[in-house]
Amino acid sequence: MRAALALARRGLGTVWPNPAVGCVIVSQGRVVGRGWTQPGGRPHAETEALAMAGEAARGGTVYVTLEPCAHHGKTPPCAEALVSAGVARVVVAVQDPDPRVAGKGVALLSKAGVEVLEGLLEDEAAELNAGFFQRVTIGRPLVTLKLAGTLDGRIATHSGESRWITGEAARMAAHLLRAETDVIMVGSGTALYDDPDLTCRLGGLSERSPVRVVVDGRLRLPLTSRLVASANDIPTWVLTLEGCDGNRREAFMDAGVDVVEIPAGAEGSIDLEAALDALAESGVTRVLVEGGAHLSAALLRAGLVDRLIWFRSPRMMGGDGLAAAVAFGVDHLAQTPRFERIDVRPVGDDIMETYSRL
Ligand code: AOF
Ligand code: ZN
Repeated sequence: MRAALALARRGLGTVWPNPAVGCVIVSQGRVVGRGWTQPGGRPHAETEALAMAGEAARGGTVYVTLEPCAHHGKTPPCAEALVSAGVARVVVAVQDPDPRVAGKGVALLSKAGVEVLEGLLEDEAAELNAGFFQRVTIGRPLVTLKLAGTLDGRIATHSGESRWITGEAARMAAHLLRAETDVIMVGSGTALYDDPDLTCRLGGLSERSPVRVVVDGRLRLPLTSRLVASANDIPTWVLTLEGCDGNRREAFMDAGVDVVEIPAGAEGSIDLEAALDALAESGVTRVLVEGGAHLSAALLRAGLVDRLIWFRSPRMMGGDGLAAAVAFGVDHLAQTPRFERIDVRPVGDDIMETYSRL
């Protein structure tokens, strides 16, 4: 199952709106088939593994990270394909929350006389597809806020220098995060001041650049920015307030940018919950937020940050450095957004800490 989870991970960022699934088929002590969900979500992992195994699947054991599907999509259900292939046993990590499946895949297998075991490495499998699970259950993608800063939590000097606080290994790890997400999101301030590319620039993974989303209530993003200039090559969406300037909207669309209008929230700025709902409706399961301090604070205050990844560089900057988020207006500890640490690892000279919302 660990091998199947490693295969599943390969699909993250490319398979949305579908989950990233991995499948390993073992027969007579040997691996005879391996598969993972293909870009765009099809073929499914089981189809790939069965195709590789061929006749060798008969009598074998299948390890699959998500319950095999039971619905007729573009192809017949995976659960049926497994039965037809004559496998003896299917070991499932976690149930598929998609109402078209949700237990029906396991039921179909059991009814056909295939032995089914459920729950092996369930937590790991659920975490891997937390984005898909959230899209299906609450209609919202998984939001991961990525930040890089000093030991005292500063992300730039007061003069605006931030390149580079963390070392090369940490920056490569951050690019890998981009490869594994469906959408990378920034606020308009960051888009204006940094003029970022927001692409994945890891060797061999440049095809894995996610959709770039700018939260820009007033359409401040310059038409001359790198993001707009490359919008015909890499999908770029601007989320703006309803009733935006029609001419400006037109100019963005002509440049290949998709402009999506979102209602205003209580404070007159974009309602971030509505923005995330709109992304989920487009099939997005995973959003990586890379700043800036205004968007980060707004998401944190609204309780919309599901995972927080903090790259911590071993240096101090002092109180004149810029904080990761602008003021929350918190008076008491009881009001602070809380997280639990789920992973910590050294990356070069820095430390990568991963937190989950409590
Ligand atoms: C599997 N193996 O590798 C994946 C599954 O639109 P369709 O027909 O491709 O179906 C999408 C649904 O299939 C998705 O919502 C989820 O329930 C399941 N995804 N199932 O057996 C896979 N990716
Ligand atoms: Zn399937």
